[in-house]
Amino acid sequence: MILLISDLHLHEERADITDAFLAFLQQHAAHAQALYILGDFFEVWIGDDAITPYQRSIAQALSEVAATGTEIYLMHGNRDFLLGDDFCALADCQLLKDPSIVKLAGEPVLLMHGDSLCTSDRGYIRLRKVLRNPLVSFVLRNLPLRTRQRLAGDLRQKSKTSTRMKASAITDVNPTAVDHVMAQYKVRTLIHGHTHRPAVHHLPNNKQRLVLGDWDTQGWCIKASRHKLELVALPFAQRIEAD
Ligand code: LP5
Repeated sequence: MILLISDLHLHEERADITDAFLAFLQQHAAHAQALYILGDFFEVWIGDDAITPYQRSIAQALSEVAATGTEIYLMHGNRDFLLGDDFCALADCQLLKDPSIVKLAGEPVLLMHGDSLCTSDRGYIRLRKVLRNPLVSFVLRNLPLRTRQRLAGDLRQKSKTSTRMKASAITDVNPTAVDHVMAQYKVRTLIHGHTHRPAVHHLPNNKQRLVLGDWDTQGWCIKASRHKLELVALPFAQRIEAD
């Protein structure tokens, strides 16, 4: 079995998500052939040199699962595209290009984070173009830590304000961009995250688009067995708060 997850937005202040993820690793991922993480694994990533003890503990948990024989692949998302080789070495995982084709359930499947398909969101596409420019990425990585923290905080804040004002259709994937990329890579199936709209969309010509949900009040994963892809909701265990 192969597992796919996305948009956990792991953050020290979300102990519920962290606990659910650690349980998922033990109960599911440690018995899987491979685990694919399709971006926005962390709430925000400002460079491998700024790794916190919390993030290091997540890397350690991944490397323990890798030691059981599970291959772990990590794709960048729009919030953690600065994640690099040092983290991957700690976590014993491999960076996966966006997009990538992987054989799942007996067929080639296109894996993406999904943000690049939101082409109707002009403001975001402009921001993405700037941030993903290799020269800009290099400069950002080399800014003083404090400046990076401030910039990332500002960007998150601006993003929250601006997404609240965007129409729902704007922040979803653009159907033409989906058609185009599926035709370009000659696939019948596309899996992505980013939009936080978990669903299985049946498209014309026997094509399908599976969307992973974000982890917030519950988790989501796709289970790929020999012949089938299944989108599964993962309820979080009840936490009993101490008095
Ligand atoms: O993330 P989410 O789901 O809330 O919203 C996204 C889009 N927003 C983003 C921004 C991220 O949330 C924050 C990025 C943090 C990166 C950290 C590393 C880089 C920091 C540098 C320090 C090293 O991706 C949001 C989409 C939404 O998905 C749905 O698709 O709408 O896009 C926006 O909100 C963008 C706004 O429309 C435009 C914001 C203008 C900000 C201009 C500042 C330019 C500064 C350039 C900095 C070099």
